[in-house]
Amino acid sequence: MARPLVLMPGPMNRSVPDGLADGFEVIRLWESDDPDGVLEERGKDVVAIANGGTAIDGAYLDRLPNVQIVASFGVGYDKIDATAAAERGVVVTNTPGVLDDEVADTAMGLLLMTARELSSAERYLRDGRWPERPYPLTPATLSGRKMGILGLGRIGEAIAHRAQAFGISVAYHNRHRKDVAYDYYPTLVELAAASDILMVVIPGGAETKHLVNAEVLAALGSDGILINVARGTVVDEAALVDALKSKTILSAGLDVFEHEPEVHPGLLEVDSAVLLPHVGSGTIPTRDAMGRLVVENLVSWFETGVPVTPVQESADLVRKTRG
Ligand code: 8YV
Repeated sequence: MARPLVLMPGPMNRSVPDGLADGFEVIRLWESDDPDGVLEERGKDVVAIANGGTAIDGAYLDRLPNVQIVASFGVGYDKIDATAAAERGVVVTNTPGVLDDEVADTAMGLLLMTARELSSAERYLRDGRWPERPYPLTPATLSGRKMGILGLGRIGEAIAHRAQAFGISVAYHNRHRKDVAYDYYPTLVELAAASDILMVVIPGGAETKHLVNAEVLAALGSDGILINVARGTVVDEAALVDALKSKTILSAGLDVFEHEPEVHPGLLEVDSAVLLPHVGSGTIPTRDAMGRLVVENLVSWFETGVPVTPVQESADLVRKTRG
């Protein structure tokens, strides 16, 4: 029997091609000189997409009339129009659960770097300035601080556990209150006003675009620290640059950017921002685990008709498939 044909639009963690090698035929589209020609010729035979970071909308799927499933690498899937996929009967999966600890560790590391100016202090040492005088005392401390988490999902909870171990108290804002012991704030502005640290962990996409705006930053206040390990689109970057330059907030630690890998030039100008190149889940073990989950979703779909980790928008489709 012919092996299912999987389209891989761009390069992916090695665990994906390795895991698909035996049971699937894979088109490595980015290696072709004529990707449109490949899609023209083989598009109708493609039954699955294994996706890294390519934007996939309804028009993209329309070129693949027999595609059944998009298995996406990453917990965030804002680059995939999962609603358009569901309308076409296409299931979308992501990779939740396997990266929670890694991203939470990055969030806490970024918070320490930002509050205690650790990268700046290291640059100071390397620049040979220590013998002149000790590094200046930092205005911020994490002791006795309050963290407001925007988006208390799995990663948010992992961050909350870590924060509590640091002696930081935790509150949160989600659309709906959860059955947890942390204080709930019904609006983001109220959460920001009550917090010293605003930790952004909410998914990206149109619904959350620029949720962290000038008003929220003003509410966070002049001692406030913003950390974002979610998606750059959640923060209005122009407003953030203004807030940093005018000292409306103290500092920001960012792992994600609105137009990454491009970084807003205003952020590069301010010393009060710590900027990382989207390394939240970026370890070999965690990226391998994410890749294995991509493969598991494809294998399970073609063997049993049921994916392992479908996204919310695919829930109805999966229910139907289960019959
Ligand atoms: C990855 C992420 O960096 O899971 C996500 O949503 O943002 C990260 O784990 C991303 O998948 C790109 O490889």
